[in-house]
Amino acid sequence: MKEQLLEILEKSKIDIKSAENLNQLDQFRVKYLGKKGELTLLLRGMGKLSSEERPVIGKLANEVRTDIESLLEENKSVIKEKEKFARLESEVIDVTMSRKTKKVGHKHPLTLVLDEIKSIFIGMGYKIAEGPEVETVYHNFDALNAPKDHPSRDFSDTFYIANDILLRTQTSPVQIRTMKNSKPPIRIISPGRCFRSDEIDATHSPMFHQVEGLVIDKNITMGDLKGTLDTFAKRLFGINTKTKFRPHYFPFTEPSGEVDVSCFKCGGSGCRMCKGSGWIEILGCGMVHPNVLEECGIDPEIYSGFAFGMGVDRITMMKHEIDDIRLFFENDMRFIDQF
Ligand code: 2NL
Repeated sequence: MKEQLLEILEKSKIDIKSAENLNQLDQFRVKYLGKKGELTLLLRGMGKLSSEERPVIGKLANEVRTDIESLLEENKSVIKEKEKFARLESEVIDVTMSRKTKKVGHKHPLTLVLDEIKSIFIGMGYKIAEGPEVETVYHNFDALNAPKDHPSRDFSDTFYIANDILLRTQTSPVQIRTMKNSKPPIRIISPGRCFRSDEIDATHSPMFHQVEGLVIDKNITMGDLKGTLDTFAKRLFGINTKTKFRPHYFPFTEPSGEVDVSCFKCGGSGCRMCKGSGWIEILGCGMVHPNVLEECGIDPEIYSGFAFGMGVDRITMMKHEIDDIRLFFENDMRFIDQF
């Protein structure tokens, strides 16, 4: 029986060492020490032993049991340690790993400047008016008092879709439609795309952006025009900006003028930006021609008004010192991301 006991001990050692998890280890505990375990069954046969043998075997059996129990206990902590380590390993978070950055988009430089222009005029009580980019010759030229032989009407300058249909060359048709469809007082700006069949170069694009403005009411004067545009220039380019009104000619306004602002780079002393003159041209304007008012059903004896137009692309180029208009439309992120 002594040999059998030692054999059980040896077998259990091998089994217990081979256990890979707590479940297996428990199975081995049952196999040796359980109610029907090998050691338990063997000890049932102790009754057959002589009275001399019994205490000796009993002592040995107890030692074997404690040995197996401590083996089980030992391996249990080894397995637990291993499992803990494996779990930690699998749950490890590399805090030094660079995160996946989501690139946040932003507005196009033209949209940023357009937003600025819009909010200045909204602040002065203007409404935004929009209209079609595909227009009639009537709304784009005739209603604007443009002579039948005006060069801008030429096929070489304007994109015609049909005899009488074209891509608008400015956003004035929006103002024409507004005057025809509503009664004064009118206070609107019309931002939008315009099209001219220009040769493409650093300062010309066949598609560009304009903001026109129109005010019609009783007693509107050149003073209102100058005050409005001076306020606009100071808000867009800075409070120290001066404005200068130079006479000009447009068929749709009389009198007409162009507005220069004191150079916002050098303050007027002369630099590369203003080509040494100290002044930068930003827009055209004038008092709405009586023929245009009449054509739109507004009595020029009762009402008067002013209008102006500016190129958003040009103003954005000046504000951000961009030297090529084509950069706006190429969508090269190296350019776009700078704003
Ligand atoms: C420029 C000049 C201008 C207007 C646009 C206008 C519209 C109507 C009646 C009268 Cl419906 N005038 N628009 C007036 C003066 C100048 O634009 O240089 N634009 C880029």
